Amino acid sequence: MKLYVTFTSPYARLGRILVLEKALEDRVDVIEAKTRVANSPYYQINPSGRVPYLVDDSGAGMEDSQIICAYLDSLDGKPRFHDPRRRTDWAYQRLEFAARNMCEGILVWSREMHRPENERSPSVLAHEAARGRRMADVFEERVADPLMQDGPSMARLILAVALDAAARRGFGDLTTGRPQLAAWMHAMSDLPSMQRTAPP
Ligand SMILES: N[C@@H](CCC(=O)N[C@@H](CS)C(=O)NCC(=O)O)C(=O)O
Repeated sequence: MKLYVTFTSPYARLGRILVLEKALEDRVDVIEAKTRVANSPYYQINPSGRVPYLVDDSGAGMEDSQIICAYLDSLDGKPRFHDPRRRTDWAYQRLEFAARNMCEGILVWSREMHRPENERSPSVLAHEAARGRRMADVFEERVADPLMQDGPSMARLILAVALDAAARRGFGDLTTGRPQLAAWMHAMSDLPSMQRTAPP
């Protein structure tokens, strides 16, 4: 299989973490794609131009971290990050999707900051900065929940890559002044799969 990524994308990082966690390194080639440039050869492989993108053993391609992570987790018939009992565990699902939306907001902020200064929207930046802080306050309370404390789950991985992206991309360290979140993130950062996928 081939997993197309950029080494800075938090969504691609989720796929890379699953490759490591599921011991799939021998089966999945991780390939760097050139995104966000005109006429990238990558658009011949994935016309949407986004990462992550997985080409499976049959040659079929799929995009989006959500389906790619679920697929990689399912290959051995023992999904750990997508426990089937969680599909209708709405308390868990609420946490996972809150983390996804927090991550998306941080990335909107980051993309806006990548634009030339005269093209940036101050109102978008302020809106996303405020969203990120509100969501960090939410997770300062919620990380104590056993659903966020115990066992492997996508909710935990998504929140961890989102917080790490915020810290690395200039959004700011959202764990500062939030002791529960800081302690939680400290433990998550020790995971070998988090360390081995840290952006350059
Ligand atoms: N919902 C998608 C989002 C993927 C996404 O937006 N990836 C960004 C990198 S973080 C990307 O590929 N950007 C390149 C582009 O927009 O052309 C997922 O979860 O995989």
